[in-house]
Amino acid sequence: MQLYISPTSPYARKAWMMVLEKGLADEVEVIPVNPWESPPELTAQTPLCQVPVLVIGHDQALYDSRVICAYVDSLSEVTPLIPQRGMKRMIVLRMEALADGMSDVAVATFFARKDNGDNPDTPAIERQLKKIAEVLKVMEAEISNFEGKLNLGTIAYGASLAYLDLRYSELQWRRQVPKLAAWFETIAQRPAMLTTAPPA
Ligand SMILES: N[C@@H](CCC(=O)N[C@@H](CS)C(=O)NCC(=O)O)C(=O)O
Repeated sequence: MQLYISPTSPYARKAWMMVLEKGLADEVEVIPVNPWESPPELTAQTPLCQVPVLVIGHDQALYDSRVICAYVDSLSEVTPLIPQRGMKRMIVLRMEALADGMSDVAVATFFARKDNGDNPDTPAIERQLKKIAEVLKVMEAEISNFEGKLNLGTIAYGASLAYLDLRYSELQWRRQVPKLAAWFETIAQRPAMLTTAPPA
């Protein structure tokens, strides 16, 4: 299998971390691409030209990251990362949705700020930044659901929070949410987080 990633993408990082935490590193070749340049090897696999994409054999490509993560978890019973059923499953999937939602806001706002140049943040950008603050509050409030656990939800949180460090260091998100910040320090030390870190 080949996993197309971009080193800065929080979605690709989540999918790659799933591969590593499932012990499947030897079965997946990780291929970095720049999706913004529409490389033909990526457009051949997805009309969306987004990473991540997981190519399986010669005729199957999976996207987006949620589909890839579900597939990767289904590949082996070792280290189950998505509960099979019931509210436990839904809570983990909701955590993924919350983390991906924060990444959606953070990625789009990063580019909106670039377009805005040196001008002050527009009201639309400020509204999006407020959403990031609100997501962080919810993560902090729900910490008892995930502290000490490793699953798709915590992996998604790790990837999304690390993206804030990459693109929004000035936000100093840890100041607003000390319990979440302490939790993040533990996931940040996992080999899967260290291996998938974007180059400095
Ligand atoms: N919902 C998608 C989002 C993927 C996504 O937006 N990837 C970005 C990189 S962070 C991308 O490839 N963008 C290129 C483009 O939209 O042209 C997923 O979860 O995989």
